[in-house]
Amino acid sequence: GALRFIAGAERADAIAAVRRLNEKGIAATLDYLGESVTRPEEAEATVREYVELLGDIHRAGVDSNVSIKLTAMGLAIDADLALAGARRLVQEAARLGNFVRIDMEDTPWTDATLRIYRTLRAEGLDNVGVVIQAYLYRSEKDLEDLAALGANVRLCKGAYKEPPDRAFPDKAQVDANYLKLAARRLRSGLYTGFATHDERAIAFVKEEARRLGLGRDRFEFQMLYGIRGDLQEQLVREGYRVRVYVPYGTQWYPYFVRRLAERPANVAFVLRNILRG
Ligand code: FMN
Repeated sequence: GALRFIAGAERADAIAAVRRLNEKGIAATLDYLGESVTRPEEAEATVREYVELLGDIHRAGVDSNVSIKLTAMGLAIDADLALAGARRLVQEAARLGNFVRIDMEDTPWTDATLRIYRTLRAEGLDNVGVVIQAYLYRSEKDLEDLAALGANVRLCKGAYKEPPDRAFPDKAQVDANYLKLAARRLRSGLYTGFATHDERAIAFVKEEARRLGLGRDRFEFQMLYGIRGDLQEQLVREGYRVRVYVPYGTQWYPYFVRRLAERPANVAFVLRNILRG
């Protein structure tokens, strides 16, 4: 069931999954599953795992960066603890010629996450990117501010349950805002990861990029491990860059629940697999 969306429990499973994707011309971003730790030792363990992961990626010679969650690095304990962990990882990634994407979590953490991103950039670290969620009203302004920094952004719709005073309550509004923000990013020419499985949004990005004369190396499509592999491979055949988000580890439950919540097809798939044993 859950394993459909997850590469395995160990770093070696994760690296093997990335290698299989790379053979199909697909890049990866690796995520060590975990969120919202409450003890500094847990935050430290997350950072240590990612340091090892960056080393393994380098030694294996696979095409993958890493995605981190600041709550897994202690953001709920102390913002400076999460900042220190993120800094260590971005520096280690820089040493190895790699890149760190800071995932965006739910709205209690939006400001703190953007602040940490800005702090790292102000310190001169630029192999780091952030995520903007199209379901939030504030995202249009956040994108504008980030464009001034030349930020590398992953644009997604948003996966958490949010109240209607912060996020568009209707899926149609979220979809429309995704296209609006995608158009802004394409016009800016700044490197963007368009993280979506929405074929309408993907078609829109392709068409806008074509209209603007933007090369296929100036942006990438991003999808989740185990979702729409057919579409991933088709985009590669069409000459687009594709990166797949590959989670591994044992703390899969919250990730799994978000995947089931966002697509009825995911629930159907898991049920079929359970029935098949
Ligand atoms: N959702 C978030 O709220 N924060 C993230 O950092 C985040 N990262 C994602 C990375 C990738 C590669 C993808 C494909 C999705 C990510 N999501 C993230 C989930 C999306 O917000 C969304 O819930 C999911 O992709 C379903 O929407 P779709 O139909 O547009 O694909």
